[in-house]
Amino acid sequence: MSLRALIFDVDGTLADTEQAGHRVAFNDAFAEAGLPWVWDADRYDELLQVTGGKERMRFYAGDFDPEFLEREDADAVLAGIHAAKTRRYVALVTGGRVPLRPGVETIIREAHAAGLPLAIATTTSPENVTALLATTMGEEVPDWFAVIGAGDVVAEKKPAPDIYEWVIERLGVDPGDCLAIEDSGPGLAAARAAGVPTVVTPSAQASDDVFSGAIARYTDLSGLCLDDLRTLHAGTAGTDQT
Ligand code: XBP
Ligand code: MG
Repeated sequence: MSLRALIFDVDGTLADTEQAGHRVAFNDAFAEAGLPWVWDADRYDELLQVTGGKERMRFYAGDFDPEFLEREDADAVLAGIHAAKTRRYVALVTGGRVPLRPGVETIIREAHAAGLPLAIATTTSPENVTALLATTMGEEVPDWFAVIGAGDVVAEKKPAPDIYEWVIERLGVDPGDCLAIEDSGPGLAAARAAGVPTVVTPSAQASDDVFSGAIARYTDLSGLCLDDLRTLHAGTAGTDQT
């Protein structure tokens, strides 16, 4: 079957958002909330194995500040910090602090021009996705995506397949007719568990992740064109991607 949709991850794939964007925003939100939590670059790299910002904060608190989780208002406080973190992240992105990775814009523009459906499957919050696409490529670009699957629309975040399944159902195509582009081990695992052939472009934070099962691995997307992706996808015909 020919390629019927391209599904992009966001963090680490479209842009190196984690250290320059999310980590800064988390630390600012912790300080604003009066919490003594500080995530340095190395700790944050480790914490990225827990996908989802709210889930990541809860995991960290369990390890380093268990008394915080015993507070009656812990859930509400975490929700408030995460909302502040998202506002801060959007401000950083719209301020131009987070550029796209090489080659990303070319592929998206080419796919849009060719009428190939585009989609997003991400763990991060929807407003972060819109801000990144609009700031880096133009206000109209979020509307080029037929489906944006983001954040809490599913119960289980990556590496669970849920977000890919959610997106594929709305695209109305078979998983094997899509191609996913991911940067991390949990992202690849999610796409594969949903049966989607996947190309990986490891982000700096994910260089030690396990990438077995990807149909191809690139340092970044520069130099690649849509026909290259179509050819890679054609090579997966009749193979089981799960
Ligand atoms: C992205 C994430 C997200 C972001 C933070 O993973 O794990 O949690 O770090 O976003 P992926 P929120 O690229 O695999 O989707 O704070 O909005 O959750
Ligand atoms: Mg990612």
